[in-house]
Amino acid sequence: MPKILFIQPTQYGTDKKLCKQKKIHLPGLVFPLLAAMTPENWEVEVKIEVVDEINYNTDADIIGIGTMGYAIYRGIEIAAEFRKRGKVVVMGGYMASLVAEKALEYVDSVVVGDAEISYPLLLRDFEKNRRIQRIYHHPIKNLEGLPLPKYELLLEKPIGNMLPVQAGRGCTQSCNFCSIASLYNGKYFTRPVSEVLRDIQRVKDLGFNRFYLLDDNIVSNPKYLKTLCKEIEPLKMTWASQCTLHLAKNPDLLRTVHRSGGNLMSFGIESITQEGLNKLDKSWLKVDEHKKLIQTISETGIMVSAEMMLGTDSDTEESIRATYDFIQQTKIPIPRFYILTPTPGSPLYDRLKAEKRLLTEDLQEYDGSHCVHEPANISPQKVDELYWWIYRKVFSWKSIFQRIILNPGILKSPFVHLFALAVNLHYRKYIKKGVPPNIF
Ligand code: B12
Ligand code: SF4
Repeated sequence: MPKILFIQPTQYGTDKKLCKQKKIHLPGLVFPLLAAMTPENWEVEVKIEVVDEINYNTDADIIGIGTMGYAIYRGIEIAAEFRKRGKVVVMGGYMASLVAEKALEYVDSVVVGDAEISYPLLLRDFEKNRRIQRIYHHPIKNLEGLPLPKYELLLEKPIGNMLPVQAGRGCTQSCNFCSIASLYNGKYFTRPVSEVLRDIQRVKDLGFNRFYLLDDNIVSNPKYLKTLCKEIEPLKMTWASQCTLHLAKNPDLLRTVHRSGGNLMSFGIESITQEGLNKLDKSWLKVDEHKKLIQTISETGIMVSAEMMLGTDSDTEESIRATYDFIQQTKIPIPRFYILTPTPGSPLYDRLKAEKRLLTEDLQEYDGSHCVHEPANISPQKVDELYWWIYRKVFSWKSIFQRIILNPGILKSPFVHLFALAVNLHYRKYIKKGVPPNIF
């Protein structure tokens, strides 16, 4: 029986050691989904390196490596070990897709973007004569008919209290730093509601009362989201996801999301300066609306988690210090910070490269905690320094107390606030060790 071994690599920490965890809190869907697309005559094994060890002497015929951001470098190391042992190595996922030509220097084949058409083709090619093509690039036209993911593969791992479900893929917006926009160019696909429901029901049958809707911007199609939420509501589960603050502009949709169990959303707020947002091609988000929209969402009972960026072209030392004040005033329970990183394949990367503002092209540095470009109004060293300053300040006892314990929402949804407290303590532990907390 032929065998494929899927590996999600971990990455190196600031201490140059491989990052390991006791648990995966937000497991990815890709391998359970690919496993479900694998013909019955194939054996499938999954290793998630952050919790698993890799056996380089495996009997697998193909090694399939997933790539997320700069963790592709650990993927390259793993690929080299397997190729030394004569294995066929394939890479897929966002990062390999955006730098496919580069990735091909280290692996036998790259699946660019969606694998629904490419992956079965690849296995068929291998079965014919053990030879596969260098690149498989077959974008999907719709997301209908996806098989039920083999969640069992995740249950063998130490995971948290939720499983992933996908409703849509891509995004209708085109922010110039975003990998989703770079790959999907403003396209957003949704799965039939009945098929999403089937997956959620499966998650429930497996004993989970919570799931994560993996979409990058679930308000991309408000009508679809509303229909989906109405179907989810009777299941009496809770769920988390990601979207833009525009969710708050549609009170009916906001309430529907909350009634269906949506109780934690991550929002790409990015910057507290309008010029910063404009330079990211995110001018549709208005900084003077941030506070009101956050308040509306919190008051509905949905906890706000925020993704903030440091080092945009409008940033100064003052604006970064004011970002801390913004987090305190809005009492955002789960804030995360990234240094603006120009991902290769994005318009932002092309622009900064053309303007000769990239400080290095070594992707290993592109980890979101090092400034790898020359910002317009602040030095890259200062951005690095303020990144750790803001993380330490935001995860100080004082800030945690003010944002969570004194949060007016705590009485309405005590359990989510308890969860937020656990997340904050977890992040605090990593920050104290000098490890960016947002990578696990
Ligand atoms: C879950 C998740 C995580 C989990 C992973 C847990 C785990 N180890 O299992 C956690 C939270 C730990 C995480 C961490 C990170 N992540 Co992450 N993550 C995601 C998320 C939300 C969902 C992934 C998923 O399952 N999607 C559903 C599947 C079905 O879709 P898919 O991944 O696109 O896969 C399809 C194809 O790409 C292809 N495919 C994907 N991989 C492979 C592999 C093979 C071999 C093949 C054949 C095909 C294939 O097949 C799938 C079906 O078509 C995505 C966002 C997203 N929209 O996908 C970000 C995302 C993938 N993560 C991203 C990043 C950057 C990171 C980090 C570097 C964090 C950071 N500092 O920003 C780390 C790196 C971790 C690591 N060591 O690899 C970026 C990647 C951007 C890029 N240019 O690569 C994304 C896109 C988020 C974003 N909007 O920027 N992540
Ligand atoms: S709204 Fe979010 S997912 Fe969509 S393009 Fe912008 S950053 Fe990417």
